[in-house]
Amino acid sequence: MALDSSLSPPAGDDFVSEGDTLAREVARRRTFAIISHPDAGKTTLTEKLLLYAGAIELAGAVRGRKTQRHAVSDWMEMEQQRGISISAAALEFEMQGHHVTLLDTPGHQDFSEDTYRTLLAVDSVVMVLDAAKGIEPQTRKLFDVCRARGLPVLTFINKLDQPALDPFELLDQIERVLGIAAAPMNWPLGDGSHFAGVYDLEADAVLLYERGARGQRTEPVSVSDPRDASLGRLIGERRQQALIEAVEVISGAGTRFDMEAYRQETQTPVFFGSALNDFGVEPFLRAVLALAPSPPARKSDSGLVLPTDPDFSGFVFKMQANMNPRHRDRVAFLRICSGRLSKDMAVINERLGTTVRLSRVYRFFGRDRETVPQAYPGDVVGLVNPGRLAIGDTLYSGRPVRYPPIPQFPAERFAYLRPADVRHKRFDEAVRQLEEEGLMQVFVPQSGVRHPIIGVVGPLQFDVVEARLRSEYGITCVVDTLPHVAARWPVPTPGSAKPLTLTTSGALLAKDGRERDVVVFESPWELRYVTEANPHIQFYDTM
Ligand SMILES: Nc1nc2c(ncn2[C@@H]2O[C@H](COP(=O)(O)OP(=O)(O)OP(=O)(O)O)[C@@H](O)[C@H]2O)c(=O)[nH]1
Ligand SMILES: [Mg+2]
Repeated sequence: MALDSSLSPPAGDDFVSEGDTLAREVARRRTFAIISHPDAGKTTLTEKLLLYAGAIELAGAVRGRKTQRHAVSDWMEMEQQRGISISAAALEFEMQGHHVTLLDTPGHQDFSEDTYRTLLAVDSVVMVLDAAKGIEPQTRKLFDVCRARGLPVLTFINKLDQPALDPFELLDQIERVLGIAAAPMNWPLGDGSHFAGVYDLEADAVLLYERGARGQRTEPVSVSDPRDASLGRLIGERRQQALIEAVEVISGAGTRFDMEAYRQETQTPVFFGSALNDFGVEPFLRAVLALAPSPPARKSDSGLVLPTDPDFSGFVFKMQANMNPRHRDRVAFLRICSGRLSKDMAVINERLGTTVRLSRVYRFFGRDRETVPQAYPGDVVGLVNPGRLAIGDTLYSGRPVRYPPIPQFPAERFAYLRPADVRHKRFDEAVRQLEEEGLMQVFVPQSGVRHPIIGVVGPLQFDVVEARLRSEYGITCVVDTLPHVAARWPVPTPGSAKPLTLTTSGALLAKDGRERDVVVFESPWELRYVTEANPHIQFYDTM
């Protein structure tokens, strides 16, 4: 049944059952992102979660030898070569009656715009910490974004197989640095070469870590409490004594898990484990399914939109070209917020006021895709070759709705992009597509050298632009970095007809992709000088 409001809803039982289906599908959905500082183990954890969910049969490695499988979420050539994540990847799977959408994000700050966009599309977050490092700068920044967006956070403290900070110190860092209570759900028994496993504080059971047993699943052993004599036999008396003392401290002064507090983002439940060794991942996944929220109501220009609202709505949070090397197409990733999306449905693009027919709707699994006949709130679907869709666009049917715009980060690094040969038409198209993805901003100088200037947030993005032009479009380019520091869009204040005057050679006039004027500044000094010399003009850092 189409959810177009121009059709009157079917009467009686049919309508009730449609609403019931929607409510049931919403309730079983879990949509979350994995975030952290680079290298904490997000992609490795993602891979192991997929393994437990039965979504893959063999875990790949983040940086494998040629013969090894790569992680599903690091599908881009440069991700596999460098062993880092560059672009957020969506993975969808079913587990224990739940429909899970997991987004593995890049940790590196040069790619943080992509991560921030992804955080708009999820309902909760898994924060991964490296047990040896605790809270690192990028984790802290991303956590602040989660807090601002009201996203509940579950914490996985990873790499217990290596020497780690004291678990109390780790909890203390979470509380002190992030300002959120940390409730341990399990407790590590030693670390590094002495790591023996974790004690489940809720269930009073011990999960033993068996070295060399990677991939083999051990079952937890139930005990009556930490003083149980059988526990001493399993983990040794010294470790048991340490555990007894830790549990005393936790029950005295520690934070106990509280569902309300977690959902209100005043507490994060904390789990210890080792993703690489497949240890503690299964109980963690169970906890994610049990604790993480299903899609909540979302803010829009016309108030809160309930996921169970029968009118379909959603927004585009990511664009990606060339995911499929055989087809070379463009995919718009849409987060569904309300109602049911069904194949061939006609929806409205709020920004353009045009109708879009959703004839090809895909579910993604890293680079792989399959068509889906329908999708529900919480789902992330890919629309292939979606015409004029752009990041931030709202799609709806029925009652008009607009979701908040997706902020663009001001570019901080600039470079000329020069094609090494002269296939200009293809070059222009490739540059336009990468700009559309939000990988870079493009400014065409109005005088002098006519090569496009590209603006990015962090320098690693230059490498990505260069590598993707080569591998995805077959275009060799030279990136000539520029000293410039900022781009600003000049907009005359209302009523002023005075033109913009650029008296310094360090301020370059250019046009952006939509033919709007933009000025690129060589130094903070020039930026200040030009701003002060043009008081009748407002300079915007994003448009
Ligand atoms: N010893 C040990 N190493 C681990 C563990 N988990 C991950 N690693 C290693 O840590 C490195 C980084 O892991 P990734 O999963 O790529 O980390 P990431 O957080 O996805 O990194 P970015 O996406 O680049 O931000 C890899 O070499 C992993 O093999 C673990 O439990 N123990
Ligand atoms: Mg990664």
